[in-house]
Amino acid sequence: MKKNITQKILEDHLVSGKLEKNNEIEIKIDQTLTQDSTGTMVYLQLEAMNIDSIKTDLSVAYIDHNTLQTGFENADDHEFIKSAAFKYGLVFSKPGNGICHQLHLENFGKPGGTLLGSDSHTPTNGGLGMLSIGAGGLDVAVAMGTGIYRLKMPEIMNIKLKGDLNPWVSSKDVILHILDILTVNGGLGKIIEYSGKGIKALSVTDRATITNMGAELGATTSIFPSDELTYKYLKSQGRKKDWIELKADDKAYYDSTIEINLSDVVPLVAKPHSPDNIATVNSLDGLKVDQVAIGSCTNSSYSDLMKVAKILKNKKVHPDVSLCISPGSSKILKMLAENGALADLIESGARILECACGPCIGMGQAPKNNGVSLRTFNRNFYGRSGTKSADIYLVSPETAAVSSLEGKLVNPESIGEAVKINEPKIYKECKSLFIYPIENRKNLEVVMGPNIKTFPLKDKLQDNIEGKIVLKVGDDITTDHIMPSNASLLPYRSNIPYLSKYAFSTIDENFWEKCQDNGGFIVGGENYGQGSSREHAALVPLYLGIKAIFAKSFARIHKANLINAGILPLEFIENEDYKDLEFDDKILLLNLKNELTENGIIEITNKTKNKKIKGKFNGNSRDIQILKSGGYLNWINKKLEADKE
Ligand code: MIC
Ligand code: SF4
Repeated sequence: MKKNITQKILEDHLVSGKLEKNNEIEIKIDQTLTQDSTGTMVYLQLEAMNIDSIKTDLSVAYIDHNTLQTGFENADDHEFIKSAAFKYGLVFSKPGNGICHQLHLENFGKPGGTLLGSDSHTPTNGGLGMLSIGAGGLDVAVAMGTGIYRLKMPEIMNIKLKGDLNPWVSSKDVILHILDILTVNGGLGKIIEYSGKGIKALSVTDRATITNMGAELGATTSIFPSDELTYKYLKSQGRKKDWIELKADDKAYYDSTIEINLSDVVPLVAKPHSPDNIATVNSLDGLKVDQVAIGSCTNSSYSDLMKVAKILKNKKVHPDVSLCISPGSSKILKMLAENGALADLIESGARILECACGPCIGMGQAPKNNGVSLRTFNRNFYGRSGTKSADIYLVSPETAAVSSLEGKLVNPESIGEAVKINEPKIYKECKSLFIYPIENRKNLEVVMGPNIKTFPLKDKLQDNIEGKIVLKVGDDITTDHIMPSNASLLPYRSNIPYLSKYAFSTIDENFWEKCQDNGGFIVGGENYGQGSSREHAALVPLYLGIKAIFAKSFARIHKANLINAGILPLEFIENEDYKDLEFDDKILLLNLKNELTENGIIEITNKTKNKKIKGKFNGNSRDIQILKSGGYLNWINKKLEADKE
């Protein structure tokens, strides 16, 4: 059979199952990554698993999200993660080194390999042909402990790129164009494989921008072939030995294919408050801008920032605009410093921020009240910037830079000839902020500060569950709605009781109070839980006593997180039934021990309305065992014990 890239990598890593659509498979994970805002949970879970050593070839613990240290909490989390990294033999990336995905691309990602990361943008490394999947922290902890990840075999969608990019159009515009076509749930249950002659127009970092925002399509991951451009990139990073050629066979099978002519793409913008709310830059020409933020794991590469520096050279940022720039890695910052581009940026009036996620996750630079912020980031969910009244627009680095000079949104074409940057032949060594594993790790202990609380464990699933609907929400609810993140909340990622006070606070400020009478149920629309991989969006509802969530559909990572936490996700069989469940209705689920079966149907009794509707449990026998054990940690511990005997 003619194979696509995904099939080739999965075949190489298959531990069990058949590579057929929707089948449960187990694959070997070569590498894992964690970042600090999900990482504390991961290492608490790894500790609770009681293992001696990790089973991956390489695991890296990055500190990049919570780098604002306004109190001891974040610093304590860093210390805890560092001590866990030492204990288990991981590479540790200190705060200030850069954003996990950019650093991983530069230093560790390998074509043909598998990577599991506790961050939804892990697919960034698909830009160099690595099958890179984002998952909840517990799945990553288990992958470290056992070397294995289980998933439902996704469909493979081929996006064929042809033609060439017009001047001033970049890979960010390409992925915004794709988001316009597919929307934020168009990638659900799919791996997206890019092919076609058009890929030659895209460097590895351009490709990484596209695979990065595959997360916004809801895709399991996205991947590019590994070709001579991949070779050049790895060689420039001093890693040519990591290169292998990887491409789909001629006439390989795909479940679906779409074709995109790169020359049809124009400068685009994602309007508030969703990455698929796409318009052309021209259609919003002249929109007054207060802030421009350049960086994030989507657009902070060397060539992105060099383009920005070239545009800003010898010019001044508009007096009404605050322009901030966060480079993707310390290596990139060092290169900009050495070649003079940093001086050009400073001279133009840019604020240079730390190499970290920064404003992308609301760690500083919240816009002014009712402010308009143009960002090169990947998410513009409501409230994420830290200012609820602000409007966030997602754009390319070119559009961001040119608009920062004009004080308004403008098409970069308006300034004349496009800037061109050649990828560097050699990326300078810059490893001072990495700490590598030491040989003798015996007797090393983890260090836990007072802010680190153990996470909630659940009792075994009860046979009958009764409670009230405490919240009903619409479609595309994000994890930023469920468990907001910003500079004041991120320090409490290892403190579920504290975080619980803020669950759903952008939607219903009284949610916490409504849950105090023994929790209950939540009703959601399509794509419930899209966005981040944060387990907190499951652990906090668990802590508040949420027992089941009824939705039209769930986002992949969030659904896995709910099951891992021990919360039952049920999907309406008839979307119409959504209307029959309302806030405060009394709900009963009966006889779950028998009724909960593989892809089975559960009766949802609405006692208030005296009505019965049906919900589907889209899960397998292992998911059922996990739910019945009261969560993945309880289940895996039993399994590891049994394996030892
Ligand atoms: C995000 O971009 O939303 C985050 C912050 O990186 C999250 C992880 C988190 O919530 O800690 C993600 O993408 O998974
Ligand atoms: Fe960090 Fe933003 Fe990327 Fe998330 S999306 S990893 S917060 S830069």
